[in-house]
Amino acid sequence: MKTIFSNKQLGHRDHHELYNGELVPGFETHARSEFILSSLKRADLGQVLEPETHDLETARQIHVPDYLEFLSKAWDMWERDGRSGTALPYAWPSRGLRGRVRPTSLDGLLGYYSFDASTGFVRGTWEAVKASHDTVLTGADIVSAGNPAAFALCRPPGHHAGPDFAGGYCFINNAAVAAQRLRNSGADRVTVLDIDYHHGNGTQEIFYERDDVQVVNLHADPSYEYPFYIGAAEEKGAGPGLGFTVNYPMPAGTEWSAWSQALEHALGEVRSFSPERLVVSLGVDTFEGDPISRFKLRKEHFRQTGALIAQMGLPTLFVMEGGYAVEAVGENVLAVLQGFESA
Ligand code: Q9C
Ligand code: ZN
Repeated sequence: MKTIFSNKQLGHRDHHELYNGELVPGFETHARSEFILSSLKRADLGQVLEPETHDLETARQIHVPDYLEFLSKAWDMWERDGRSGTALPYAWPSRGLRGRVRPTSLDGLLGYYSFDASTGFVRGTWEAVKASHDTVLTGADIVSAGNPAAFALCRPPGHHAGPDFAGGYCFINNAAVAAQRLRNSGADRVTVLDIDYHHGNGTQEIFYERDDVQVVNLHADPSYEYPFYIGAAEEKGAGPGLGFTVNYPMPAGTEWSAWSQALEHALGEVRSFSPERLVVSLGVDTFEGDPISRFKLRKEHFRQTGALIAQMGLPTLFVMEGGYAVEAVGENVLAVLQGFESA
């Protein structure tokens, strides 16, 4: 299987996030992709390609144009203001505030276009975000060209980013961009299967009222886990999209037996939708050693996950999302991809 990756994606680095009352080095570190790359190379999984450069036309179909514009300028505005460190918001439009009025100042905009304080900008952020977007589009085109699968080694990740907001280490929703691209290339129905530990709130919101992109999420129950306010089983889509969003929230401590049952059920839902292409939002933060997560999957389970997904027999684009046990991330991702290929 081909992997797509650009070194530009490493430039989002030395950023900090708010955690336990302090600014700490971001968990979503550039070393994650380095560990993944070295595992794939050691196992000889396949070629690693540079992405093609793409314009933002597809991204504008799922994100609000002024949001994308802000992403590209946020760090420059911050620096021009004489600030250093990580550009982070400290105020958000919440219940009772008007919320829909776009402020003009940088601090106002940072909160307006985000939902948390773990998604900051540094000097290389936009270049990395744009390259991650190019990586996923190149992957989508490789799958559209008739390849059975490809791996878009995206970083920063994407599934928490919504139509007009960043959050959860995500800026552009790479998986959603890929799904839209696959639709544009002629697939009538596309599924996004999100197996990251956290609910993919951004992807869900982007496609919530659409019947052409099914969004299926396996994740930690938001009643205790980030992103907290979305991802319940009752959320099933709206309007023409009713029935095309499927959620499997699971309790803390979930092990392979329960997780794999949810996956088998989820794959049944995918089968009845009968998509022409599959996008997998691949997070391995379900790993038992993950520092910010509470599920109990191990390497052999990641292998079985890949094999189960392969049984769908669908052209599949794997898109990298989370996974923060940095030294195990490479082996766990490799296990999914090898499990898929050997099935
Ligand atoms: N500040 C993904 O896995 N914060 N994002 C958790 C530490 C946000 C995870 C608490 C977690 C986001 C792509
Ligand atoms: Zn995650």
